[in-house]
Amino acid sequence: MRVDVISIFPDYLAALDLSLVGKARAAGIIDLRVHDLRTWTSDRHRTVDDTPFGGGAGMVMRPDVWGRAIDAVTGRDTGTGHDAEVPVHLVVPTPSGATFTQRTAEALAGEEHLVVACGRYEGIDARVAEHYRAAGVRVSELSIGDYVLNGGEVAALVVVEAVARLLPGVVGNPESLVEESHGAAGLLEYPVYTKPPAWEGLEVPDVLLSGHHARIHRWRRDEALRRTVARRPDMVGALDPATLDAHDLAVLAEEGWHPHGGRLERSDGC
Ligand code: 6GU
Repeated sequence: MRVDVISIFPDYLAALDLSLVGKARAAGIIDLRVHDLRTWTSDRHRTVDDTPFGGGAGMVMRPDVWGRAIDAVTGRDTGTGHDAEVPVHLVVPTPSGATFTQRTAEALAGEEHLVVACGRYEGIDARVAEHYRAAGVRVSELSIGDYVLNGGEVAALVVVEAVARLLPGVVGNPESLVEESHGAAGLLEYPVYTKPPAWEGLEVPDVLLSGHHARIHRWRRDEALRRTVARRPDMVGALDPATLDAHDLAVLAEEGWHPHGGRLERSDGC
């Protein structure tokens, strides 16, 4: 997969040289290129922003600079670009975007070429997304959560890491992708333990030392259910009771959740 990240703070993306993403780059699984947006400015001051039409606080990033940058990294500028014919997916991190989730990461992991356009200030002139959509480019304006950051760089790190670890060969043992939080089960992951078996007076639950795989599996599922109830009741509400077995439903009932009309509901009505 090729990924181009464009930012006025390219050094922010240096973390992508580290850890799994760094290894995936070294292994050639991901061809990641970070660009300085100011490369495509045309004035002495290398201006990337201006005041908003209609007034208001802050500055808006200019569409002409962004247009030159995106055209250049997608080979649209000369027609001699590496991949003018490869479909590009333009990702624009913004707090006003749709929420980035594991489903989004899975969808993006199927793309051949991502371009991540990191805005700063009050954001990028809205015509940039409009123009590339009209040109047939997939454009995803994505938020990484309900809080405000100063720019899209941290979100770009989040998106690239979440996507890269789904590419074949990046995570050493693909089994570790199966049971994790936000996976197909719709549950948070169960708690995990390693050596030593006793630490600071705390013992690893006996069942995990028993070697009894069916009981371990059941215990983990129960813990995943209880944890999801405690931390993410919204995820419990999104479960399809038809996918749960009698034991699951018994655990959920203990926690006050009951099937009702094809959904799970809290008995206290909250
Ligand atoms: Cl993608 N950008 C900014 N600036 N703030 C955010 C965000 C993105 N996602 C959540 N907050």
